[in-house]
Amino acid sequence: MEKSFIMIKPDGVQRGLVGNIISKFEAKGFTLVGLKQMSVSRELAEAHYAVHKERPFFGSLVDYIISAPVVAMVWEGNGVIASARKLIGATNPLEAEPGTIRGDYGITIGRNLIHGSDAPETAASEIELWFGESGLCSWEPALKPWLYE
Ligand code: D4T
Repeated sequence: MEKSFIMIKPDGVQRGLVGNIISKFEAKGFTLVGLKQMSVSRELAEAHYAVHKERPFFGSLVDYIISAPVVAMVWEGNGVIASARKLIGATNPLEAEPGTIRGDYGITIGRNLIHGSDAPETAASEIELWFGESGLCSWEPALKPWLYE
């Protein structure tokens, strides 16, 4: 089953939006298989955003991610990677559609509330980086009427 790494960034936690954000993924029908609130080391933040290390915003991005706790999650379900990106909305919250998390709650690209994996390969490496092999709790909902026509 497909999995995506989703992280509520420090601004989402500080603003008390954790419950609202989790609700959107639950209501959509995805299954939560990993969840932890944690302080992020500089080393972990730099590893997570290593692809951006030559970009001018890298330093401030890392400083922001380590500035206060985040909520790290893994969500599971068919098509969850692409669907989560749609729920999250465009990187710049001012360009994100209303109804998306960034579209509803944000105005600044440097405080865009949430991260979601962008492809199966990055999802796998991010889940390994943040949770490791044994960090997940896989389970199957007993009642899943939303999976049927
Ligand atoms: P993440 O990776 O956080 O889910 O964001 P996106 O996938 O939507 O966008 P991204 O990788 O291009 O950017 C990563 C992260 O850097 C911040 N950022 C980005 C920034 O502060 N200034 C910028 O100009 C850009 C492009 C926001 C998200």
